[in-house]
Amino acid sequence: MMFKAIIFDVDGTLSETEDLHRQAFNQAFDQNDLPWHWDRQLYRQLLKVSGGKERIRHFIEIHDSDRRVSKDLDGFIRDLHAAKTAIYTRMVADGEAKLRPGVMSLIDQSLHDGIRLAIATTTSLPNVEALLQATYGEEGMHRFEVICAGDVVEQKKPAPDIYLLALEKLGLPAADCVAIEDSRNGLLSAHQAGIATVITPSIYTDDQDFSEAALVTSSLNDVDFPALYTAIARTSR
Ligand code: XBP
Ligand code: MG
Repeated sequence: MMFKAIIFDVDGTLSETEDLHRQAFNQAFDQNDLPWHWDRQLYRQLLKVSGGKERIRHFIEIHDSDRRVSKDLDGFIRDLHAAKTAIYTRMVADGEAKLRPGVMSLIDQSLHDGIRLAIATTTSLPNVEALLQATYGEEGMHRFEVICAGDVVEQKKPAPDIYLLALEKLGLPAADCVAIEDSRNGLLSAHQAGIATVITPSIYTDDQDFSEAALVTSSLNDVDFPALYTAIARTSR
C-alpha cells in the first residue's frame, strides 16, 4: 500500500529555521527596548511551547512576571509578535533559510509519483509563504495542495488539531498519509491524529524522545523513497 499524501512540518523539517526565529525574536525585543535576550540554551527550553505568541507569554510568566499584570497583555504580545514576523520574513526573503538536504528531491519525486503534498505547521502563514517563495520561487506555494498554518487552529502542537485539519482538507484518512516532523511536539500531534510519522531531528530537537515515530533519520537524503514507503507501510498495518 503506497500512501497518498505527505504532510510536512515547516520549522526544523523543511528548513533549519529555528535559529533564525530566535534571532528575529531578539531583534524585535531590541526594537521595543525590552531587556530580554533568548540565547540558544534558553530557546531550546522555550521551544517546548509551540507558537511564537504562546512562547512570549510563557516567557513573561516565568521570567518577567511583573509584566504579566500589565494592561492589554494580549495586545502587547500580538504587536511584539507581528514585529518579529516582519523581521523573520525579511531574513528569509534575503535568502537566510535553505531547504534541508533531501527535501527538494523528496518533494519533486512525490509530485512526479502523484503523491499529494500538504503542510501542517505551528508557524505563521507569512513565514511559510516567505520560505516557499525564497526556496521555490513563485510556484512554491502551489506545490502544496493544502497549507494549514499557525492560528487556523486554537490548540497548537502537540494537540492533533492542525493535522486533523490537514486530513480534512485533503479528504484522506490518516492511514493514507505520512507526516514528516522534527520535534516531539510535532510527532505527538501527528501521532494523535493517527498519522505515521518520519522524524528528521533538527538542531534544537536532537535530544528529544521520538519513540512513537515510524522512522527516525538524520536527513531525508539518507532515506530512499521505497524504503520510506516500506517503513510506513510496516507501521501503518
Ligand atoms: C515551530 C513553531 C513556531 C516557530 C515560530 O513550528 O513552534 O512557533 O517556532 O513561528 P513548526 P511563529 O510546527 O513548523 O515546527 O513565531 O510564527 O509561531
Ligand atoms: Mg518543526
